[in-house]
Amino acid sequence: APVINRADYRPPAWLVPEIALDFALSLDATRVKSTLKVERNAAADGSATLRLNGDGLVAQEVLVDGQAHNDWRMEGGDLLIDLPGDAHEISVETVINPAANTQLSGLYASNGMLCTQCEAEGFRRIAFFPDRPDVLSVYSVRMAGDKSAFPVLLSNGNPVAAGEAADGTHLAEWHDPWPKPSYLFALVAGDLVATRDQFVTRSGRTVDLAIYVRAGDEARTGHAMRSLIASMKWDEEVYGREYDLDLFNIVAVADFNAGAMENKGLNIFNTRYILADPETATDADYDAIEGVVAHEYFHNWSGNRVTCRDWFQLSLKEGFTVLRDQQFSADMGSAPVKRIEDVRILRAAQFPEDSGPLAHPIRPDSYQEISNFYTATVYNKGAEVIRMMTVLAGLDRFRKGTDLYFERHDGEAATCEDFVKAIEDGAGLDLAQFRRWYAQAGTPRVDVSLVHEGETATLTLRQTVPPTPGQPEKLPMVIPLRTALFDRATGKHRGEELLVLTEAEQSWAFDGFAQAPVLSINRGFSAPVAIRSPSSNEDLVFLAEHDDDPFARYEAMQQLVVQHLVAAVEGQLSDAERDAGRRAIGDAIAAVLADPALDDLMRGELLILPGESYLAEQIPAVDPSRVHDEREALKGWLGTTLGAAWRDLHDRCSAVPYSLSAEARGARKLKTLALVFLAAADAGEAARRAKAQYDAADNMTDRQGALMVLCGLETPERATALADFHDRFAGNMLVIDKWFSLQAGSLHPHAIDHVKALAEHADFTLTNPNRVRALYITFAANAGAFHAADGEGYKLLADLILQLDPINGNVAARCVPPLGRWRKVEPGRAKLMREQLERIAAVPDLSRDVREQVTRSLE
Ligand code: HT7
Ligand code: ZN
Repeated sequence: APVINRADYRPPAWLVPEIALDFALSLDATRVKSTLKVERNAAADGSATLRLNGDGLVAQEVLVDGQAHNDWRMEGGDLLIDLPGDAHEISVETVINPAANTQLSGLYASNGMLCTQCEAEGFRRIAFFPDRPDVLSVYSVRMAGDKSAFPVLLSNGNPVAAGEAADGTHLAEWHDPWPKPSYLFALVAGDLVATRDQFVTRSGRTVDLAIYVRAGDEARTGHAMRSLIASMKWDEEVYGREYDLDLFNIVAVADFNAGAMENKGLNIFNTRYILADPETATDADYDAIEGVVAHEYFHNWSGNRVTCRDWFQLSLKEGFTVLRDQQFSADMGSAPVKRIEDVRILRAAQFPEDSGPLAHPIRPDSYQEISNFYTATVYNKGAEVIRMMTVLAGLDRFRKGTDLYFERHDGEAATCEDFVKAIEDGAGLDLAQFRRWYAQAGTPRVDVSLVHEGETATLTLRQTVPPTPGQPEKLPMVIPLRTALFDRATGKHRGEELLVLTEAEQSWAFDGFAQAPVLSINRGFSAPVAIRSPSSNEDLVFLAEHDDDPFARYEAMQQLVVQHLVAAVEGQLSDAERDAGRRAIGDAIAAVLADPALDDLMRGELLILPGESYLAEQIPAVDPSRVHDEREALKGWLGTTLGAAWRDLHDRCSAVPYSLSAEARGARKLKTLALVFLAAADAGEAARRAKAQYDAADNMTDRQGALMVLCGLETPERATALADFHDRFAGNMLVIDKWFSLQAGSLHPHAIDHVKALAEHADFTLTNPNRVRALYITFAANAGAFHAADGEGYKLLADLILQLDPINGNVAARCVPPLGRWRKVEPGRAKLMREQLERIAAVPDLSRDVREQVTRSLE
């Protein structure tokens, strides 16, 4: 496949100010007639040839200015027409088969309903069109179809006409007044029911809100609706952004490649991010729904009103929108807990990406298949980069920057550079060097030394940005580090400072410390970097107890455990050192358990041990089973040593009745955490407690938590509870996904055999992405099972990729990165992982998606 380079961007030769689409709907043969008003683009190098992208389309008829036209040609999937004048009307008719569209890109069928997914390049699977985000058009859509099969007919914007025919068909016409790129087009036709509400904007306009789901699911839309209304209000208050249509529709669909899609006025969601009630959704599900509903709504400004010039600018909308949804969720609940969760995701998903073969800058320089660049780097690191601008400018000045950005670029297809310039101008910042965050891949590493002499503490910071594919040499970044120095005697600091590291090495001197101070650095995770600080256990315990920055407190706990486990995995600990390390961790955990000033949600964060993937990141040529075993051994030791405290905690939290309050949610979080530690120490007792929690559960958080623990144990309660769960929720696809992922992600020694058996289960299907993710992505993240020393886990994933690729290349490609981590693991496993990648690469007809990921992973 050709490589597309950012440097080759050229403005479109032809613009399409208006498009009319006419659909004759049917599940297996939908006729699409598109009529485009095209105009030569004065701002581009004049070309007489109009290129209309197509993917698998056959033109039935081509008209130019109303006349049949035969002088057109195909190039690959694209239709090319030489045009004599500066403005023409082009009509093309095609017929597509939504039922056969298993890729779920373009127009496809899901449970008898028709729906679209056009980002990034799905529109070209529906109609011939310049399918690039810098071609903005006003859309008029007419659709007609069988009324009994498709009673609801939706598209972007406003409904303008409706009618019925005697033959049982009906039609609807929609008009979207806001010019938009083709990736924001949407159409839905199906048998759906709506829950409705309204929102009055700050200027007094009433917006009708509707969430469309399959009959029977309406009762589970309340949380999504509340989240939508809260998002609309928040965006007005915090970013000054008001909604701009009279209608906002959401449709939930069970078969969906991603989480959701921000189509103008007609968001389409994976059911997973809409449907919730206490019996079927966990607290984490509730949070995810709130965050994704907000994210898609916020795109209305950061993505739709101001869109991307080209797909290299994806982080312009995604990084900024993730930051906005993170800020929103922080405001809706506990800000410190939200920050910790966001950093945990970044470290688990983005840090490994940044240190592996698929590393790329948040604004990539080249791609073969853009779907492969919807990554944690573009999304989550992109958000961190903009968050650093808020740290440098302060929130008020940052808001001046975003106001200027929206004002300058409203209605345009903009670049990341446009965004940075607007923040620079609006917030009054100099971001010249800061721009390197957009260009350089790799997680910067900051080595810290703190030297105390006389009354002066001298802090020296050295930064290195590791080499990444195509970028062997790096320049120093701008790294804003919120920092405090604690006085050991008082347990207090004298005020936080923002140290901005811009050179490869810089020092700062702090006077007036009779004793060496304790350093708290990168507070709030102000920069997405890896800090290497040789802190003693004593200092980390001090910070875990005294730091007034909640993130820094969490970080000290993590660091305490990371230092211990890394040394243990590397075989550097004597028995005495192992004992001392464990005791330090045990004491810190006991202090957290006993601290009356902590709320339970935050207490839970402080008690969660660093994950295996984050630990493995710290160790070159790691043996993943050693990480797994050492971490489990520590859990077991903590389970035994603090056994009474875990039992008390489980009893205390089990007495708290269900509600969505922070207190009750905190209790549920701790309840299962206590079980997790107890299970590592005494399987029999944990199984009894877990079974009791399962049986008493009146909500999914407790039930899933108990089943998760049981799934990891070799105990008779395991099979009973799994069978009960399956029977109880049979037919509820989202809950059956949980049933698959609990088994695929379990600590059970035979988890790999369970995955093989589940792949043959009647409920398993390769055509539903949620089900594939529940089984295989969960399995690939389960280091204990996936990294089986004989390579069985690698083979299982490679088999899946090859089976899935012809069905859904997009989802298949998302399963490749776990195999691409081969350079990071010990040579025996590295060879086995490589062999599976080579086996995939040898298959001739791979999708462009999988081909690109496998090739990059082998380089
Ligand atoms: N902007 C949306 C991206 C998306 C997507 C990308 C590739 C393949 C399928 C997809 N569905 C949605 C989602 C978002 O970031 O809001
Ligand atoms: Zn997004």
